[in-house]
Amino acid sequence: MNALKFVLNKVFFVLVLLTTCSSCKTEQKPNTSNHQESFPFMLPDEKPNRPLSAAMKRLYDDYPAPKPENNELFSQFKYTPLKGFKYGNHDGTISRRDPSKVILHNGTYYVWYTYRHTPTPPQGAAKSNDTIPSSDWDLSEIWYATSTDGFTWKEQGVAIKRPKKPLVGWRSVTTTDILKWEGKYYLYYQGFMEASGKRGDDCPVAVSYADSPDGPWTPYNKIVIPNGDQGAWDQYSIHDPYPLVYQGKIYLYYKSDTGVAPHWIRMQGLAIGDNPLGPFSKHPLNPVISSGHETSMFPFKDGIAALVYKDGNEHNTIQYAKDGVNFEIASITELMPYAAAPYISDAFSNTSDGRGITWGLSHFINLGGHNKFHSMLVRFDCDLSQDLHDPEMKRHRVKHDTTVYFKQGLSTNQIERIKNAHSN
Ligand code: AAL
Repeated sequence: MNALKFVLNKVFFVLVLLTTCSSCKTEQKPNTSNHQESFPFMLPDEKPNRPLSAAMKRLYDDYPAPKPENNELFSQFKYTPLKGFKYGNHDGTISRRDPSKVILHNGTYYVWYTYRHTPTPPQGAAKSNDTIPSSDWDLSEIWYATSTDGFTWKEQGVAIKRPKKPLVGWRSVTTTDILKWEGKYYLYYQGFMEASGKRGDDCPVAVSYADSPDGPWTPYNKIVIPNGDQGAWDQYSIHDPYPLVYQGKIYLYYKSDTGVAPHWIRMQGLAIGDNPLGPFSKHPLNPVISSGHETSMFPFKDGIAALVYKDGNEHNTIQYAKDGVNFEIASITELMPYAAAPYISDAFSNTSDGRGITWGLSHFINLGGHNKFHSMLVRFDCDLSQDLHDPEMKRHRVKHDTTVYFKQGLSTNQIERIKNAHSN
């Protein structure tokens, strides 16, 4: 009897053991009849053939490369002060800003920019008069400078003076850009007919032309890019004219301030023409970029790339349009150059293989604070070029000093709000 009992106990023990193991085996693996391999440890260079989340689809479908270091349209930006420009004692009476693209002519770099030299810093529209500027770019002229290395510049003086009233630009000629077309040079610029700030920053675009980048410049004295119709997004301001030669035509990008201060929306438009003196046709899909501030584009491969900074949902992005019109985000970056004016070797060559950019000029504004407001030109360097691979420019993040974060401190209103929230 004892032997039978012993055997039965053993059999029962084995049965319990098998049941437990098999259940623990099933417990180890939930019912995953549709078992999906985990995403691989090493990020695949090519889009993997597997179900992907929206973020991972975007990583492969929307960006030129899944990693910033391999993305030709991602870059950090580095800044260098320029030599050769004087700003008085930075009292706000001398300002340089909104540089043009840089061109190379007979081994010398040229740049044009807004130059203001007034008896006082800007005083606002209400206090402005024939000598007191309303804004940093009021009562200004277009000046130019040359350089052999892009770091040290020699100021050459005025290129475009303010014309006599009532000609376009009599109040101020500002924010210029350069086009070379069939051997001649054209400077497009904002032509103010009233002090900026009276209603808004309202102006059309005018143009002057010359046989040499050293001038003399002949004003066309007509508006070439008119304001939009009443109620149109660009009815009041046509800013930052920015011509490139693309698909055999002049692609003139520009910005407009839409909406009502202080809730401005800045967006970018495009006008296309065959003749530098016009007419230009505004693209039916305008605005072609929903964000940004000054226009900064360059031919890249068979399309156009854009530096989009400062304002709007898509600020701090570098964008790309294979057709020069329908822009998509190619990368997200930071510390972007404002009023970026690159040196673009193929800006006017009607290229279908744009090489990209590695440097240019831009500006820092609001030097001297509200009472001494003025701006200065600076140089930026980057790697947005098919012909350069600078790993330092492809680092994912900019390492800011702690002072940068603490300078970005809470306002008194915010401190008050937080205190009240705690006390309630
Ligand atoms: C700049 C540009 C235009 C505006 C003002 C001067 O950044 O957008 O030129 O009119 O600000």
